[in-house]
Amino acid sequence: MRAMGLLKLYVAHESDIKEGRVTDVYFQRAAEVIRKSKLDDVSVAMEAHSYSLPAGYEWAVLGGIEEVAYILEGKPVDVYAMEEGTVFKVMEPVMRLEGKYASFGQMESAVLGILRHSTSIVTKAARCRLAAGDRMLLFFGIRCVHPAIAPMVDRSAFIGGCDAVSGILGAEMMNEKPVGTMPHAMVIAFGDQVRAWKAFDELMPPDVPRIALCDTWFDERIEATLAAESLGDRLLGVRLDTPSSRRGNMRKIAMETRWTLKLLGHEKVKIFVSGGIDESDIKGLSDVVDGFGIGTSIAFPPSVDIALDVVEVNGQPRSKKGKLPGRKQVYRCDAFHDTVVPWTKELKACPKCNRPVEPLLKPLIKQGRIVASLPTAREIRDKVLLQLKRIASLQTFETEPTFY
Ligand code: PCP
Repeated sequence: MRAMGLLKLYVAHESDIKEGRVTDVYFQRAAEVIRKSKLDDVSVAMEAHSYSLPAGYEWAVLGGIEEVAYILEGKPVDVYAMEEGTVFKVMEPVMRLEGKYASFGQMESAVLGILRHSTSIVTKAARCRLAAGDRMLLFFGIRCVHPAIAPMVDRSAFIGGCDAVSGILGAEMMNEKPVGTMPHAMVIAFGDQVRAWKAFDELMPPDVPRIALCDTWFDERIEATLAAESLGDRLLGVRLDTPSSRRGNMRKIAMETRWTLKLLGHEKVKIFVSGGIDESDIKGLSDVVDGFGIGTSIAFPPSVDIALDVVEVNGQPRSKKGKLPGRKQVYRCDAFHDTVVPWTKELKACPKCNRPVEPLLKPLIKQGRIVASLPTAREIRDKVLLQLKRIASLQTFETEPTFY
């Protein structure tokens, strides 16, 4: 029986997930067959890994670790994992589950669903972050997803490197402040953009940034000028969300707006663009705008395909063809050279460059107890940004690990 007390939304309750009801029916049938065949005692080690990344991806950034820890907490399993926010490469184990298969096999769908969805969003946000450099990157994407998972999507976008998110609940759950500008609906309701901007300015608390939406009726540079003249020094910026039917060349629209604002003495006014922005648009606009509002391209990213495979049975290496048997560890040096070794093999220095290495898989759960300290979203984001900085500074990036 699934958890009761829900509204009529097609969403799983947390207890449905924790108790293994959000699963593929073949796992449930496998559990029954294993139990009735008296194989309950079979112990396995299962590794989660991605054997191929989306086209053009050289790395991905791990998300979902905190949620996986919560859904496995209390089960008789040991879990080792890379820390949330760790950059990983193809074929590297990012997590390992150990225990009696019968006690956790049914959790596979939920574990992978969390890892894959979050990792895909975190990775895309990180790619957008790299493309944007130090430009402001705001995530406006919860309208692209089911509201039940909006906080997860907001968190993933944030830890991937967005500066802030617009979702109120998502921000609240991360202890962050939501950010936003103003919707067209508000401007249209006033019937006059200047009245709308002024009312916003008069009524909003001082800590809310004054960013005027400047594309509702007139030309962008005319509206931007009007906004700067109406709000004076209080205007932080303008948002250009020009519809695609009128866009032509967004770079030129932004440049023209910038030129005009400067010419009229409003050089401090920042320009934000939004609406259908993806990585390539970010690259093409970064030198002419101050920030981006991004929704769909981060909320609906290419899927990072993470699979969970048995690599050991009752202490013996065993896997299906196409997957490397045996439990593994991943060691990384400062140059992002990764070496995959059998779990029991310890590595002190990088075989490629002799730099010191650190093991990436660390204990997360011991017999159902979470033993790792779970960092805040901001701490994870800081870790992601550090790695991105390092990757950007490297002359060459080794896209595949070395196998010991
Ligand atoms: C859009 C809305 C989305 C932003 C852009 C991201 O702005 O704020 O969250 O869009 P994307 O999914 O295309 O990247 P508007 O179209 O200005 O929304 P509204 O008309 O409600 O102001």
